[in-house]
Amino acid sequence: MTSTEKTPTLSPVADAPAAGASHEAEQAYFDALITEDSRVEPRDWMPEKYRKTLTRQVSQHAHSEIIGMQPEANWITRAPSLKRKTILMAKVQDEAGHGLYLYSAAETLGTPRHVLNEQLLEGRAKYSSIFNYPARTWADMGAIGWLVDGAAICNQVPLCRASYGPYGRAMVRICKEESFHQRQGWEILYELSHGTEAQKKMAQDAVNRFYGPALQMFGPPDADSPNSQQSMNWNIKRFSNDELRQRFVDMMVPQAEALGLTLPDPDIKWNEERGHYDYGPLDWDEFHSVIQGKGPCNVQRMQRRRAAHDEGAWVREAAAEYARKNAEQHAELMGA
Ligand code: BYC
Repeated sequence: MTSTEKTPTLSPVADAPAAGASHEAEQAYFDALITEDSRVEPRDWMPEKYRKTLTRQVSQHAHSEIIGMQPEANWITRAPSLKRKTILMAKVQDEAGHGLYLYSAAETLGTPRHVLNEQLLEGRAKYSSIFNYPARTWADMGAIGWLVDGAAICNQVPLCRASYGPYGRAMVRICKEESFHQRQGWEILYELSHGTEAQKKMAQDAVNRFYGPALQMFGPPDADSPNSQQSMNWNIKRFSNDELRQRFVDMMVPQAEALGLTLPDPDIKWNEERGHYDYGPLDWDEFHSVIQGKGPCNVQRMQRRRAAHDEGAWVREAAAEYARKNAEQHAELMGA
């Protein structure tokens, strides 16, 4: 699976209806864009439910990128070498960039970024369950890169073909950067698993803690996923949660062998008939508890986000003042 998988055609399938066209004409045009696997752009009419589900998914995704900076930022000052520190800083900055592209894409659907941010700060918006687990050791930086970014790539490469143009385009760049992130995680784990006994133990412990939560990143099982079918009908999601989870397991089993580490699931077994690895049940009670705010770090993550928002007030004020002065000067010049 690569980011060069078939991309939706970029040109409209037919002439867009003229301004003031009937609702039927607009709906027919939207339906044609979806049927022809073309792209819906911000200028196009779209059903309110399509707009709503995209705003929900893209903003949750943006929040995840921003909250996801915390477990890794926690290790910047403790990275074992200057090289590791530089790489980790670059990765955390990439995540901030991903948040920015995604908030920008979400804004094109009509909800301003400050409103999306308020939803997060007030605890009304979800972000990925995975970021509510602590990063206890340096090996966790490896496990997050290898497993969490690995799961992210698996889930997000198909999103490069999402029917909504701004989201799909943002995902192309994000996926390229995620590939680098996964490699750095792999490399950390490879060095540790080929190091001393204590280092190998630390790597295995990190994989043991992050593997289950990484599988849960793909969302609830298909039978309990209220949004999947409609999102797939609209070409937002291209595969179901369980399909992507299976892809991920199939990808990780040989990679774990190459690392010399084991995945913490005794039920993993190649199934010749299915052409996939079977795997054991996941702890969905834990998943629901984490997304309801009761995970090990939910409170800490939100406290930190709110504090960072407050500490950044002067930056927002300075930027607004700079924009106001610029606009004033521009108006003066135009008037002169
Ligand atoms: N955590 O009907 P479903 C990253 C919610 S960033 C929390 O299957 P959908 C990275 C779901 O929102 C990784 N909540 O939903 C960053 C829904 O709730 P609401 C983030 C979850 O949308 C920094 C309900 O459960 N990736 O990789 O069809 C550093 C029912 O689920 C989770 C994305 O956001 C979860 N894991 O499918 C390193 C990718 N799963 O809104 C790495 C884009 C489900 O109805 N998003 N829920 O109240 C998606 O692909 C989809 O939104 C999902 C869920 C597959 C996540």
